[in-house]
Amino acid sequence: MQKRMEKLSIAPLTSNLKEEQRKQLCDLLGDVKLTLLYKASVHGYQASAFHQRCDHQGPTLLVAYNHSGYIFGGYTSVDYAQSRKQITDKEAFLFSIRCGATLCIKVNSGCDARYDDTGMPNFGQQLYFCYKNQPCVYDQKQNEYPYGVVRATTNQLYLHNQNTYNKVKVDAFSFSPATLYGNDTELCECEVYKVEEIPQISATMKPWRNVLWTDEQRDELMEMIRNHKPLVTSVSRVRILMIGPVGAGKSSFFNSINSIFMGRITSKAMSGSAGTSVTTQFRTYPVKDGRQGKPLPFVLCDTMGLEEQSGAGLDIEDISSILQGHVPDRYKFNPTVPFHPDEQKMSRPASLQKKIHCVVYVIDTTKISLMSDKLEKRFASIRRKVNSLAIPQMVLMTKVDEARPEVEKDLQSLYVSSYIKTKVQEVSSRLGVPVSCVLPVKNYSQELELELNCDVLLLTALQQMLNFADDYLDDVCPTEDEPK
Ligand SMILES: Nc1nc2c(ncn2[C@@H]2O[C@H](COP(=O)(O)OP(=O)(O)O)[C@@H](O)[C@H]2O)c(=O)[nH]1
Ligand SMILES: [Mg+2]
Repeated sequence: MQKRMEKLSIAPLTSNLKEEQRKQLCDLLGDVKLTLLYKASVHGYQASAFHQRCDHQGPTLLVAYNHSGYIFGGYTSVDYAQSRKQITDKEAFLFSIRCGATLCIKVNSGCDARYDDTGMPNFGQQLYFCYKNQPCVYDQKQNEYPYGVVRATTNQLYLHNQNTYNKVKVDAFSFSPATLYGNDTELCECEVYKVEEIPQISATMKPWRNVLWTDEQRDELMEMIRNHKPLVTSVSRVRILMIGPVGAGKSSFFNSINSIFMGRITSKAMSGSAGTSVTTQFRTYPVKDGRQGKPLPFVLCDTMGLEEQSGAGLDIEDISSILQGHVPDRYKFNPTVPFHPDEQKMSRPASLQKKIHCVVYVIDTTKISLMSDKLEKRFASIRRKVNSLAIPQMVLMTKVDEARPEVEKDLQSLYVSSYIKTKVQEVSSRLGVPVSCVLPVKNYSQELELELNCDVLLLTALQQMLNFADDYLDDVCPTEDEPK
C-alpha cells in the first residue's frame, strides 16, 4: 500500500483539460502557459495539500469538474499565501465551460476578491471549492441573504431585516449557481494551474544568433578548447593578439578566461580604467587548465593600449613587429621611438610559433558611437597591416551588460536585443570586419562567482579565435618545416 502511494505521488500529473478547453481558457487569459500544480484526486482534497502545492506560485487558475459536465472555477492574479487577509484583485474572474460555450464573470470592483486563509480556495467568500476538504463546491449566498437585497451603493449593500437596514458587503462576484455549475455541487475533480505569461520576446522576436545557454554547452566548449591541437605541429600554442583602447576590457578578457578554467574568479592581469596606459608594455598570458593543470593551447597577448593621440600608445610599426613575432614578452615600448629589432634578427623571419595567429580588436560596446575618426583611422591602418599578413581578425564587443539594462539583468536577452544587433552592425562597418566576426561578451568585472551565461559567451568567443587561428595555420601549412 505504502509503495502504491509513493508511486501515485511521483507519477506525472495529467490534466483533465482537453486541448479545446485549454484553448478556451487561454482565450480568457491571453498568451499564457498553464502548468498543473495540484490535482485533488492525486494530492487529496485537504487544504494542506492544496497550500503545499499552490502557495506563492503567482497567478493561478482553479478548474473544477462536476458530474453534470460543467468545467468551472476561477482565476486570481494574486498568490495564495495563507495571509488571513482580504485580497484585492481586479483581474480575478469566474468561468464556466459547458458544451463548448464559455462564460466569464469578471470580479465586480476587485475588492475582497478572495479571502486568503489556510482553508481551501474561495472566491469572494462566496464560492468555496473542496469545502470542508470534501469534493464539493459551496455557495455561501444560498444560506446568507434570506431577506433579500434592498439598497446597494458602490461597495456596500443594505439588507432589510426586521425593519432595520444592516450594512453588508457587496458581492465580489455576481453569478448564479445554476449557470455556473448547473447547481450540481459535487465535484469529480479539482485542479489548480500556475498561469505564466509567455514572454513577448519568444512570441514575437527570434534571436538573431542561436546560443545554447546550458551547462553541457559550457562543458563542451571547455573540452573543445582543452583538446584543441593547432593544425601545424611546430605550433604548440596559438597566439592571439588583443588590440584596443585602454579600458576596453583586454585584461578583463584574459582574467575572465583564466577564471573559467581555474573554476573561480581570478585577476592575474591588472585590470582597471586609467586614462592612458602609462607604460606600453607587450605582455603574453598563457592560461592553465586549473591550478595544477596543463597549459592550454593558446596564449593571449596584450598590447596594453591604443591611444588616440599620435605619439602615445602603439605605433603601427610596433604592431607590425608584434604580428611578425619579433617582440619579446614584457617589452616596454617607447611611445616616441618605434620598436627596432636588431637588423640580424629582422632579416630572419621569426618562427611560426612566435607569430600572431589571430588578431582580436577589443571594443567597449558603450563607446562604439563615440569612437573618434582618429581612432577609426588607426584601426584602419592596423587592419591593412593585418590583412597584408593574412592574419584572421575579429572583434570582441565587451561590456554588453553596461549597454542595455535588460542584458545586464539577463544575459540571455543579448541575441534578441535589437539594440545590441545595431551595435554589432555599427562596429562591423566602422572596423571593416564582417558581422559574423563580431562577438559580444560580458567580462567578469565585479562578480565574485562564475556565471553560466557569461562563461558560454566568453568560451564561444575564445573557440572562434582558435578556429580563426586554425584557418591561418592552414593557410601557411607549407612553411611548417621552417626553423624553430
Ligand atoms: N561591466 C563590465 N565591465 C567590464 C567589462 N570588461 C571590463 N570591464 C571593466 O572595465 C574596466 C577596464 O577593463 P580592463 O580589462 O582593465 O581594460 P583594458 O585596459 O583593455 O585592459 C575595468 O574596471 C573592468 O572591470 C565588461 O564586460 N562588463
Ligand atoms: Mg589592461
